[in-house]
Amino acid sequence: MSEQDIKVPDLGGAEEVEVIEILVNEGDSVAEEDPILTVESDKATVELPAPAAGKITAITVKVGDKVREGDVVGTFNAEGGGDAEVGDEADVGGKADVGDRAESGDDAESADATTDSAAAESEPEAAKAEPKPSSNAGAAREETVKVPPLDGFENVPVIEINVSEGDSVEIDDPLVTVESDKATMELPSPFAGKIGKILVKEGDTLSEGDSLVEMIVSVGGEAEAESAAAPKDAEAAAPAKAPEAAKPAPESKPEATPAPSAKVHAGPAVRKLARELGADLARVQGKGPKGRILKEDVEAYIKHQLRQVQEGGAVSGGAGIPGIKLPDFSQFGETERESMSRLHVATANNMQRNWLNVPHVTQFDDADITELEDYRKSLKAEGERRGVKMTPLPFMLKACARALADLPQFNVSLDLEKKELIRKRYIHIGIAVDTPAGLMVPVIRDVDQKGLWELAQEAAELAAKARDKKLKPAEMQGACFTITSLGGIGGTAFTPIVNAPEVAILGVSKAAMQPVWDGAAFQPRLMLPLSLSYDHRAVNGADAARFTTRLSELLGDIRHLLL
Ligand code: CAO
Repeated sequence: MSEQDIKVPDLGGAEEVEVIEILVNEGDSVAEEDPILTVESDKATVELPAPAAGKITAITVKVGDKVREGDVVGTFNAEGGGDAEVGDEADVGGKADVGDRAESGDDAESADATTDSAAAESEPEAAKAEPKPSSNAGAAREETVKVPPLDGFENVPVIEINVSEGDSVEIDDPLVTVESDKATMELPSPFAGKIGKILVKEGDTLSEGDSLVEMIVSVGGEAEAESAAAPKDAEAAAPAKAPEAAKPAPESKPEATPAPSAKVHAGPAVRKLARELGADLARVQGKGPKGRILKEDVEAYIKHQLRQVQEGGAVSGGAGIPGIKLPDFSQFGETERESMSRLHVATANNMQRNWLNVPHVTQFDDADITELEDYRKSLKAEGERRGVKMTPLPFMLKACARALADLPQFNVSLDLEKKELIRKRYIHIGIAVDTPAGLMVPVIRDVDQKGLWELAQEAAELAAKARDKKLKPAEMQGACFTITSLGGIGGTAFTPIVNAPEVAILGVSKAAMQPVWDGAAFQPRLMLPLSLSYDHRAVNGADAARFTTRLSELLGDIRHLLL
């Protein structure tokens, strides 16, 4: 077993390529054909495979390095000490045919590959467009674009169609993306014009000369025929353009269609992994150089999706909604990153799940709490004696418990799978508590059976526990309904998010003195804004209006609570 250099093979015309991923470590044993490095030219991403089974002894390049044909990228101990030097162009050369979009033949196995590439450059008969007879020579004409030479490769699968019928394309715009087991390549348009019929679909396998698309070539598009004839020419004619920096998706693309590969920056192995795991790469955030998607990114994405599903959450960017891609904020100014707390992550997931799953409507009303406030204030001395502060919240709890009893359609959960309503014979109410660590929702049980002082005491204790992070999971479970009060802070109304599987939530804003017409004159009254969000699948609008009206009645004259 002797140590041999691993050299960059023939790059199929590309002068210099960038190392974008190192796929092995020193000491790794590799099988023949296992990818060692991924390199990228401005047109293609290709993995350089191990020429034989053996052990990597050194990798002498790093991500970001620029390499050329013949450069040593590492050393290698071939098993059984093969005769041919590893990295010998004759062996490896054909395996990476970088730099030629139109040639996905990365696997040609001999020095002939170089010759083939050169031939492709100069062979006009490799034309990939077949003019149809036109009655109007010199004007727009129809062409059938054909697959260019694939360096001896055959039956290369189409993994993405980058255009739609009716799209206008420029020369060199990617028409389809094909992928061999080592390289992902875009087949560029040889013409400027309009896409007619697309003659292939994803999954089809293509070989040189197969018909790709029909095009109406723009007037004066003849010059483009050159680039059609020779992919290298096309490449030379086109300004350097990394695949991921290509044009945005054609407007006519249906929304459900995944983003074209032109926007996805990933190597063949990563694409293969994504396909195996069912990950849509357009939704995966690449953490590699230039936003390139790495295997770890796909794995992290899948893990995240699974966790969300296991937690019963909606998949990020769920319901077919594309996730939000972050720009590089450093271009706008200084930033710093900070980990989200577990509570913050859990709240964010819950909010998204509820927002995406529940069709929300919010019903607004004002309750006249002038008398209630007088009564509450009159309890101040007693509160001091008892060591409990009587805030408006216990009144809300009591009024909501009564409204839930009167309008039991609010005290349900939906089981849509079984097409059943689950009616609850208990009244437990959650209270949203703002804590330095984030939002927590402890639950007060059997609110209907408790007095105001008891509720005041329990609410204060649970809020204190929440702020001290001492709540037990059981103390946050079982609510039928939630109250979220921002009354101590301010605001006139808001639209709270239903805490599913509950079907309604009451938002309480800050009470304010308002002029209220009593039929003869305006009277100053203390009005409490109520915002009731509800799940419109469980509750209809009329019932929501009944609920807030009932609440207003109960809070307007708390003697009703006794009846
Ligand atoms: N209008 C006017 N004043 C109000 C009021 C209202 N609707 N609600 C409370 N107040 C007053 C109280 O009377 C108290 O005033 P005094 O100190 O003068 O008596 C003051 O505001 C503070 O009350 P509080 O907030 O301490 O007590 P509470 O019982 O009303 O609320 C709790 C308890 C736990 C609900 C509250 O502290 C809290 O955390 N609220 C925020 C909830 C939240 O973040 N919701 C958003 C969830 S969605 O993002």
